[in-house]
Amino acid sequence: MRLFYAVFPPRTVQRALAEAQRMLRGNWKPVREDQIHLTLGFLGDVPDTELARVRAAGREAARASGPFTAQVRGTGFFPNEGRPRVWFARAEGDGFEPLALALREALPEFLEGERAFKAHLTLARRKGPAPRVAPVVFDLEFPVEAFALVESRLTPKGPQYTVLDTFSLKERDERGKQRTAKGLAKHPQAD
Ligand code: 2AM
Repeated sequence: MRLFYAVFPPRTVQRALAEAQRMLRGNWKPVREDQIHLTLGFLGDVPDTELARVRAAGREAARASGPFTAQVRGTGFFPNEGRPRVWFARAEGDGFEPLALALREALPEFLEGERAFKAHLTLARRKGPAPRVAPVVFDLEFPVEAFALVESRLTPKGPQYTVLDTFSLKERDERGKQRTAKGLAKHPQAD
């Protein structure tokens, strides 16, 4: 199965980003609004027998991280502006890079050798001759409280995404608190 880890921004942010797609002319294929996401790691084809490990790696990376705020301000092109193939919105946020790194370290056979991590949300892919898109300035912010393990099935109508698992970035704090509470109960302080 073709898998990737991704952060899906809230619907309001997806909507604001999709608004900008109206500027596209020519052979740009916009990403479907509800599929707009930020890839933390693209695993490619993963044998079913490895799925449990991939889920566990997601859980571990989430546990070692905490929630953070993401900002989206501007747009850019991959691989470069001269011959763009992808038009994206640039994302910033303290937690993206550590998460991408933790996943890469946990699953080097799938994620190492991947292109360098650049936090972005793809807005459109160029399928043929098409003019460049003028820069767009966004003023968007959203809380990143979870990420997903997603299966992508390629169909003639475009990719179909299925979320296989969601990993909460908030659990670390809660677990920490529970542990502390239990620890205190077991070892009450003597008066
Ligand atoms: P992109 O948006 O920059 O194209 C699912 O295909 C997600 O995985 C996409 O967001 C895509 O990033 C990312 N991805 C990374 N490497 C990929 C690859 N070699 N083939 C397809 N998608 C890749």
